[in-house]
Amino acid sequence: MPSLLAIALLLLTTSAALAWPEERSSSDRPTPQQLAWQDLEYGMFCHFSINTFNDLEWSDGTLDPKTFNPTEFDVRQWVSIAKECGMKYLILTAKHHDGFCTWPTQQTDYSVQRSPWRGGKGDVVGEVARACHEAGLKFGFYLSPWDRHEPRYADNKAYDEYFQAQLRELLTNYGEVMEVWFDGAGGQGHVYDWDGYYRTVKQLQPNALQAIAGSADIRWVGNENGVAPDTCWNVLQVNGKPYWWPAECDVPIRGNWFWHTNDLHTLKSVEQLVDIYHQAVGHGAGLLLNVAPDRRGLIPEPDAQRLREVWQVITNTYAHNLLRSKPVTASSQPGRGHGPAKAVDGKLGTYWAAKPDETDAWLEVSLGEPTTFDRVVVQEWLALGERVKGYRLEAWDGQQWRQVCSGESIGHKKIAVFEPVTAARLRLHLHAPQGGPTVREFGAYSPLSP
Ligand code: FUL
Repeated sequence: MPSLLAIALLLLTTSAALAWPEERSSSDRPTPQQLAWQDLEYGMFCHFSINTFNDLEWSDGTLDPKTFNPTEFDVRQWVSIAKECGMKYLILTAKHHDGFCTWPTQQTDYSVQRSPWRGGKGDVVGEVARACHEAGLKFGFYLSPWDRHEPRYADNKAYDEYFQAQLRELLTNYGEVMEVWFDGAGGQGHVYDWDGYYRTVKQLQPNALQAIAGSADIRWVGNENGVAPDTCWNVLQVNGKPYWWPAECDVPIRGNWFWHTNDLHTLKSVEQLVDIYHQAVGHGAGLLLNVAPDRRGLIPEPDAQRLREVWQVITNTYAHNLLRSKPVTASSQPGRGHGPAKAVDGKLGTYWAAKPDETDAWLEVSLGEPTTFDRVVVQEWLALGERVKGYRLEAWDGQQWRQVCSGESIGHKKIAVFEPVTAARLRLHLHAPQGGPTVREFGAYSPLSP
């Protein structure tokens, strides 16, 4: 994506944010749906449409629907790879900027209905939704507001009706939808009824979250590199009021979003992808990694293999928490069932809470003997809000406490990686101006042996 376009995207999402849906009430706490979404952490994005068959990233709405013709289409393969590789949700392109619909919409004939695939009776969205639901993967769809095929696009109001009708089809015919992804790209000058779209999403699927453009539930992180800033807050001020608005990072596994005949050499390395995971999930954001099915309608084996390798590195790295069930003390023992041991019990349903008036608290874990580690993972109990505004990690070198790392936000998850440190005691200092900090889990991990 050219950088100018990326800047335009950023501006678009920012201005969309200002047209904040009336229905969304101000709060510095997540909704239960946002909380559940943040726990998913890692999802598969699938760009699969008419562009796949024409070697294009963007097309202008004039490609012949007859070119859409996968030969071995099997979405169960996509879903089983996603599951095997740690992904918890899948977002499919229902309609990209070219306007071609991968479901048999009643609103246009520029769709799979005019393709030879399954005699024009196929439904990509339907098959993906069903496969996800059967496999226990959350399902969502990408719907481009910018539409380069539909003539009504020239008329804001007429197009809104068209777009809303498509949205209603997608939200009513395919069971539970977890995320609705509106792309902010293109269509400069067009005025969208974001408020109306948001209302439709919430009316038809109250548990669905709207992401990216016009969204008030999940925000775009602001780049397409899979990178969230090290300080990545969940609460943002919009029009002078606080809103819980967690970030999602989207990035393609290759250099492109759609499958192309000759871009295998752009497949990202394991190191790059693990790094992306750390800079997205490890900075408290969600990671939506795009994997493009090919003209067979299958995820190519090199991409699938790469996903497996990446997940193996991640699961091996975080398999053994050195702090698990170790003796732990804290600056306060509130005694409400939220004692410090809860931070290292390996259970995501429990947490340590410092006293509500404690603005600077700490948690100390004894490892028993000098142990080498090169990273820590910290999570807050977000149902109570994002209270930590700063953290500092110290290790006892036998004589004094030495600072290992520090930062600002923790949120859903902070993975801090540093040069290996050997210590028998670890102390985590937390600064929380209001409410007292909470820690859902605290872990330290040793470097992976090569
Ligand atoms: C961008 C689009 O222009 C790309 O084609 C892709 O869909 C990406 C996820 O979003 O804005």
